[in-house]
Amino acid sequence: MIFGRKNRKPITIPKKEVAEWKYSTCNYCSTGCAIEIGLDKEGKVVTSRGHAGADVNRGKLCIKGLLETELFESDGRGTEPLIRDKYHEDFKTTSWDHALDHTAEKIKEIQGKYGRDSFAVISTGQLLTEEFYTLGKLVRGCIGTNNYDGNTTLCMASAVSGYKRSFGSDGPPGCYGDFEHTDCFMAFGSNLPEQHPVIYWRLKEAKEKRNFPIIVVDPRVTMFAQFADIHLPITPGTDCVLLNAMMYVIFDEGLEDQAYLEAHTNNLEELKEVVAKYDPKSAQHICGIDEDRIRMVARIYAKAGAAMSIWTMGINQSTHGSDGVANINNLNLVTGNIGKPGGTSLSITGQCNAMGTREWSSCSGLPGYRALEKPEHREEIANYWGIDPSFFPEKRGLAQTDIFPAIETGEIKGLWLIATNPMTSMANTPRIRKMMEKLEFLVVQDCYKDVETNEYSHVFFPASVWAEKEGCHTNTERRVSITRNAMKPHANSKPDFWVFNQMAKRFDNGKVIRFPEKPEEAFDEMKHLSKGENRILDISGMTYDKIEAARGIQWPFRESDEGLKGEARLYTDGKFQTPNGKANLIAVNFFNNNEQPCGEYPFWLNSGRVVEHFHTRTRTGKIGNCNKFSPTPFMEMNPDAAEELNIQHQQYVRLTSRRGDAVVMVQLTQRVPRNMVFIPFHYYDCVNRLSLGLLDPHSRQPAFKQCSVRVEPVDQAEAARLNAERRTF
Ligand SMILES: Nc1nc2c(c(=O)[nH]1)N[C@H]1C(S)=C(S)[C@@H](COP(=O)(O)OP(=O)(O)OC[C@H]3O[C@@H](n4cnc5c(=O)[nH]c(N)nc54)[C@H](O)[C@@H]3O)O[C@H]1N2
Ligand SMILES: Nc1nc2c(c(=O)[nH]1)N[C@H]1C(S)=C(S)[C@@H](COP(=O)(O)OP(=O)(O)OC[C@H]3O[C@@H](n4cnc5c(=O)[nH]c(N)nc54)[C@H](O)[C@@H]3O)O[C@H]1N2
Ligand code: SF4
Ligand SMILES: [Mo]
Repeated sequence: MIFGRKNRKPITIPKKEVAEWKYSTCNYCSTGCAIEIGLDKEGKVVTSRGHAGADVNRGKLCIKGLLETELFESDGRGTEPLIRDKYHEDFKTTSWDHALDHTAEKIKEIQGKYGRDSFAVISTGQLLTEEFYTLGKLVRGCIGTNNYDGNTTLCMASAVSGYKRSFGSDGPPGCYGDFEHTDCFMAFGSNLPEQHPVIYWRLKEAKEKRNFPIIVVDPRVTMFAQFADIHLPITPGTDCVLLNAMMYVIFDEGLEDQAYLEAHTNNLEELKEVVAKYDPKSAQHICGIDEDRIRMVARIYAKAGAAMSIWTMGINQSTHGSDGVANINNLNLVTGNIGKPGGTSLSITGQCNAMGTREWSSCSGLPGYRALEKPEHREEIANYWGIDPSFFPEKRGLAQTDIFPAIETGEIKGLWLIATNPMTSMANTPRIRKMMEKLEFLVVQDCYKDVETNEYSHVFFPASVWAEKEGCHTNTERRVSITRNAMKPHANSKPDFWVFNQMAKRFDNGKVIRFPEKPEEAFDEMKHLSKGENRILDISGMTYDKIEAARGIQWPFRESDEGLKGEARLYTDGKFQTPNGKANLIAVNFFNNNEQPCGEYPFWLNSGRVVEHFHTRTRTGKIGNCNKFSPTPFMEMNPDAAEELNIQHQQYVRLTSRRGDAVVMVQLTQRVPRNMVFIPFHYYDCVNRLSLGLLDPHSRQPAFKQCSVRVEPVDQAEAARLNAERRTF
């Protein structure tokens, strides 16, 4: 027998003949990683890599970014426009001209019959910024419906609302570079290692150098909680109580930054009055964190030279979402931690271009953080576009989560969905299904024709994906990055930009407003609209070439700015976008309106994500090396709770809530407490058949993470059969 390596064949890496590298930005999460796509002489993708020179990811990518180039040829892509009279009939293939003409006619017919706002448009956080700006022109300027919003209401609405209430404007004030300066890092309802793996890697690198404490607030022992120095397993929906109790300790022990508070904030007395009601002794019984821990964490935070907080969906997706954000901002204002290196209130954004839509889509207002409610803003945009300001409504219309109930009541008759899949992503999908069935006309515009919501459409527009298009994204830290066009659109799919331009031609105002042919010309318009004194969202110094050369530029970056670096932080001078320039402290009273576990439904139902999948799996479900890790809908369950119900690992169970039921496979794990189950929301006909989704009163964002269910055994053979029949992609 021969031992040793002598006779083994060395591993050879096939030589990939890259003729050209195309610069791009990842189209999944909001981290904003730069990806280079390697093409051969024929323009075929042969490889890809994280860009080593990009400050965001410094060569790294997570599993989704690494495999993203497989999307171009993935199954289920839309190839031709499709049309039918009734949603349960078969589709017929049609031409773009006919699909667009027919859709424009139907929009006009519905608006003519029931009023302009009876046709709604729901967009996304996943288009390019130039596409968002163009869609805004089309919807606000040509179609003229006020019921126009995005899936970002499911995602970032609470962050936007909280930022506006505290600082007078949206816009995350910090950046990833803050990790290198902070002395204390606190994360609320965010599982960074799985949901923003490359941001987490940046944090870990920084901690390895300077070892500051990481505190994670999450009811589950997530991967992030396992890596943290302190984990606070909070009772769902009670973060505001913890924050109030922390501020109680800070004021009680005189740890606040009095000078900062006096110079830069409003409403200190009101805040103190409310916070005084949240003694850690009583707060501990509501939020589930013992009083000593609360005091300890408050002291660490307040005494740190610089302390920062981040948060994601554990805060935003709750009935106290906007208040939770405002309260995190309060904590940072009280301790003087805004606008300084390592001291900030940084909302970690969700989708790749959730920021771009907030900035430029006109969804809840007008381009460039302008408001419909301000006559001077309506005038400015109308004049620039060349239309009459009276065409714009004087206040925003329905939010995405109010548009669906308005279908139920008959107020809305037609809907255009762009890059969003509510049949899987909305709470209480049994109810959403009825709404879809009720629509007189539904258009679905998606890269995939097998997206679940397409089951109910009358027209399907096949969209091009990612680097089949060209344009910009803005990431979590306000960094504008570019995706260069690397591939021809798949089959007869078209870039969303093209679709919006063509649709505009079919409306009267579309002949008045200029709709440029090239994305960069749309970018030039945005640059123009971003200029102005006291405008923080200023991108006037950027060009596509500069963005690529810098591997992304943060805004503000003004025309007069030299070099290639924008501003790393906002509010460094303590001046905010409020009428008197001071930040608002917002006193937050806790209210408890969540559906609580009870005798009949004894478990909290929590939901979220896993690293290998993105949202409703239209993309990652088709990429073998992502999907193989979790192809089956599953649920995390505590082993002690399972034992009581005689449930074993990898058995199927039935979950029932007051809304519906779902069958999932059990994964026994100590990650969840005894009275909670957690389900990744990526699967069709799964967690959102059960969820309630009560709305935040300020942001209208649903509380996806708090409702109650019961767990029951099911016939295993029957469940396995049902699961085999389920769409697997
Ligand atoms: N792999 C992957 N990455 C993604 C995405 C994806 O689909 N897949 N989606 C992107 C998008 S759009 C988004 S919005 C982000 C979301 O990113 P995250 O918010 O980090 O992800 P989630 O898993 O939804 O929720 C985070 C945590 O909130 C906790 N939580 C639940 N209730 C509470 C509570 O009451 N208080 C607190 N403090 N925590 C609570 C949950 O236990 C969960 O661990 O991820 C982005 N990145
Ligand atoms: N229970 C529960 N539900 C949740 C959440 C949760 O944590 N728990 N999270 C919520 C959050 S934070 C979010 S962001 C939403 C996400 O919910 P959705 O936005 O509904 O889910 P996605 O799967 O991202 O849908 C995006 C669609 O856009 C398509 N697409 C991708 N790129 C393009 C493009 O360039 N052009 C066009 N036209 N289409 C494109 C994709 O194929 C996909 O079908 O889900 C929400 N739902
Ligand atoms: S961390 Fe986010 S942006 Fe970076 S590669 Fe992964 S999914 Fe893409
Ligand atoms: Mo999101």
